[in-house]
Amino acid sequence: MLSKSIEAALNKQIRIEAESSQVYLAMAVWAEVKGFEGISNFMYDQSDEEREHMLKLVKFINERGGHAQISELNAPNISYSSFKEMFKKLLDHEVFVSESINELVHISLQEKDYATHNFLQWYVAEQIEEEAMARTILDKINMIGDDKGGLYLFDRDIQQLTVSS
Ligand code: OFO
Repeated sequence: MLSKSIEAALNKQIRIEAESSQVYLAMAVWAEVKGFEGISNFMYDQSDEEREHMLKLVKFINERGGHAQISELNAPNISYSSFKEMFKKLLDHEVFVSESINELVHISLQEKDYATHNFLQWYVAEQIEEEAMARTILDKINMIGDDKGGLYLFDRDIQQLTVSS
C-alpha cells in the first residue's frame, strides 16, 4: 500500500512524463514541418517512450492501492531557432527528469518503501541511457554547426547513431 506522500510524489512524476511526451511530440512536429523526416521520426519515438514511462507509473500506483492522477499539462514549446537549440532543450529536459527521479528514490528510501524503491530502479537506468543519448546527439549537432549538408546526413543517420552509440 502506498503512503499518501509517495502516492503524491509518483503522481507528480506522471505529469512530468506526460509533459515530456508532449514536449517531444512538439519537437517531432517542428522537425517534420521543416522537412527533416529522420529527426522527426526519432522524436515521435521519444514521445511514445515517454508515454510508456507515464503508463508504467499509472499502473504501479493503481496496483499498489493508490489512484493515478491524470492532470492538465503545460503547453510545450512549439518552435526552435535551430536543431542545436532543440537538442540542447532535450538534454536539459532529460537532466531535469533525472533529478526528479532521484528525488523520488530519496523519498522512497526515507519512507522505507522498498517496493517503490525497487520499481524506480528501472527509471534510474533509463535516465542514464537517455541522458547519454541526448549528449551524443548534441555532440554531433555541435560538430555539424550550420552546415546544411551535415544536417541532411544527420537526418538520414540519426536512428543508427543513437542505436549504436
Ligand atoms: Fe526521458 O524521461 Fe521518461 O523517464
